[in-house]
Amino acid sequence: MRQSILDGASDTATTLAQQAVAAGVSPLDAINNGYVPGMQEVGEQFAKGQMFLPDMMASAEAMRAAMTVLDPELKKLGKERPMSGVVVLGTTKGDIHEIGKTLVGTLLTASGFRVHDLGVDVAGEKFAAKARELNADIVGVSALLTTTMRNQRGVIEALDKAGLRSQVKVMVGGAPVSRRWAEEIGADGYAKDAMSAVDLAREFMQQKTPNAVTGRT
Ligand code: B1M
Repeated sequence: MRQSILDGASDTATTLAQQAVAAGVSPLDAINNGYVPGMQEVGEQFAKGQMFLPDMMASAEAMRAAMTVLDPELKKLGKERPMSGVVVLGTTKGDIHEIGKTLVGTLLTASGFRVHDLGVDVAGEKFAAKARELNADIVGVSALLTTTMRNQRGVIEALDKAGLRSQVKVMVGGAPVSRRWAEEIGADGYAKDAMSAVDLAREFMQQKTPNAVTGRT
């Protein structure tokens, strides 16, 4: 799986994901221990100039191909659970990285959250408008670039401006993001990966409605 990502081999990535599902391998294990290490290595090689943008795009495409198979398997888990809360999710303005954000959305869905994914390159006002429309409990903002992290602050400002800040919990994440950054911009929490994002979302719901998620860990 790791090699299929490094090779940008979408067909192999798809076949391996299908084989994993057929063999009863946990889709999350396949993602976290198979494909994601490949993406991490791609990032390292790109940073060292050993891999170029078209290769990185091919790797992202292979990751997407694997996720197309594994996503529905993860989401199936969510159908058996009562609704935990409403989440509006997206990647900040100027940023088109979607793989991590989508994985966060998938795991939240699998954990019973109703997730509205706004996609990538999303302005703060759009987050705020959707949060108002859906009466969202949580807004989740992903950023993968040091240059787009600051737009997470923009989302918080837009929620403030729309008068929604006190009703909505804001979660931030993405490779360059840290707990310290979350505190600095006034977010309610930071999650380092998709599993922690689910834990944090449950914690948020517990704070909002103390009995809502009890016993769901
Ligand atoms: Co880009 N890219 N990229 N890229 N890319 C990085 C992020 C980079 C670190 C690579 C590097 O140089 N080592 C670097 C950023 C450097 C920096 O800012 N410090 C970089 C760069 C420079 C760029 C471009 C500027 C390159 C260029 O054009 N010269 C460009 C920017 C485009 C833009 O956004 N405007 C660019 C483009 C691309 C592709 C389009 C080719 C592609 C994205 C395709 C796609 O998403 N459809 C891409 C990719 C694939 C990467 C790397 C290799 C992999 C990202 C990824 O998918 N990881 C990345 C290097 C790296 O991260 N190691 C890199 C796998 C994913 C599962 O992990 O996204 O971290 P991640 O998500 C995790 C956690 O971070 C967390 O949970 C996820 C799951 O566990 N998380 C959250 C994420 N969002 C969260 C939200 C939460 C909570 C947790 O709450 C809401």
